[in-house]
Amino acid sequence: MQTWSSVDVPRVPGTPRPLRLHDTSTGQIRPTAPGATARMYVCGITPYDATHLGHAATYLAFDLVNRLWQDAGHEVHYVQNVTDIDEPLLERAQRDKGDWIVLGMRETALFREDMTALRVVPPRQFVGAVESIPEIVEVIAKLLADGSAYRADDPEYPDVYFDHRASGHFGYESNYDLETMNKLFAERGGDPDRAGKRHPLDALLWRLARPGEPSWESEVGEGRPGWHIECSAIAVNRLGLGFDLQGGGSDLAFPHHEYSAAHAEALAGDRPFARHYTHAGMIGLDGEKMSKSRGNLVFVSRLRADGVDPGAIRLALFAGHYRTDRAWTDALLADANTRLERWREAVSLSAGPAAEDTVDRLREHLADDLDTPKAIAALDAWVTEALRRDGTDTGAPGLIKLAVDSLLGIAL
Ligand code: 5CA
Ligand code: ZN
Repeated sequence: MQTWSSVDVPRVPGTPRPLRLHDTSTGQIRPTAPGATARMYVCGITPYDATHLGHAATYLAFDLVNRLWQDAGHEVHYVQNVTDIDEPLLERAQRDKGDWIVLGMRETALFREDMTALRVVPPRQFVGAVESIPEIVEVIAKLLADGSAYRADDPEYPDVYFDHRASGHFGYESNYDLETMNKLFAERGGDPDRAGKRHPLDALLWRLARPGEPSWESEVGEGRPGWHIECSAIAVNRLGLGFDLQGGGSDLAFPHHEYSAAHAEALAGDRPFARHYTHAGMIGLDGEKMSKSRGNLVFVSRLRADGVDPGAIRLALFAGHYRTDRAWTDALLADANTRLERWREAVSLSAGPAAEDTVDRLREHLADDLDTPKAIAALDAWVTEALRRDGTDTGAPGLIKLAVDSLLGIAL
């Protein structure tokens, strides 16, 4: 698929810091240790509705990862998928009496516009599930051949399922107990009660064609792919096993990332799928998780149409730590607008207090598991001093502007 417009990430003088990030599989904040090229996969949207602030917050968190790695001198090989065939897309198209392909294309186009406006550095490869069906089928065929997958005991629809124990270490990524896994599997797209499976927690790999459903001819039968295998195949085929970071919102820790990892690891006979599994907290509105199915959404495109500065959206979402579940409120946006004005005023001065220490602290806080609240506080402190007009460093306003642009992605 076509990705979106590139974003310039300027070099910032001073000493970059190696990035430490929370990893769900170990429960620890650990150093990321990429080679010359850092390899990141972040799960993309299911394009049946517009991008809301929850999605945006998640992509913005991983945009910081991308920027910090670039700051530290790494190339970043970033891959993101688009789940352009799945149940929600078909249901929405049917509800609206539309075509699921048109719906997916329209919402994906809007997503590109939103990401461009938010100055999110685009992935090198932006890959749709539909265009990946041949490679997905190839992986499913291998899983069937080595016994990690099997056909459901159902004469009418012998769909292909993954034996969740095949990798030998199922559960290491999310670390949930069985009760939690059972609950989340049922809530998040799993089918524990499907007759003919060997175990309730086995996940669908290939759904054979049902009347009226889209399907593709393949060596495993005519049908369509399950969800987790899509990301597993797309990631491994482009980044290789053991890539640096698998990212997404916390609702993907289980089942999605657990199964994506298990599918790949069952074939490789080795782990890990990714060296870090990092999850962003959920953005809520009115006390509930913002989600398409609940309908309590604030869309990025709506805010843009209302003339909201994308830099203020970034600042508002960065005011909280990326891992905490937090609420979107009008006050949050108003505060961000005020802050953005103050920052702009400060960097437009002809001089300010020396900025090297502030930039160093900005890097230090961001490199510490993306601690944006502390990074913002460090910048606020410099801005307050600058606005008192007592600084004499003529290079300082420009340096702050450059660092905010490069590291936080905000144009002042
Ligand atoms: N297509 C799959 C991933 S392969 C999917 O989950 N799509 S999605 O459109 O439902 O979500 C896209 C990303 O936004 C996921 O990383 C998801 O975890 C994240 N996300 C969804 N809702 C929220 C929310 N309220 N707050 C923060 N992140 C969210
Ligand atoms: Zn995914």
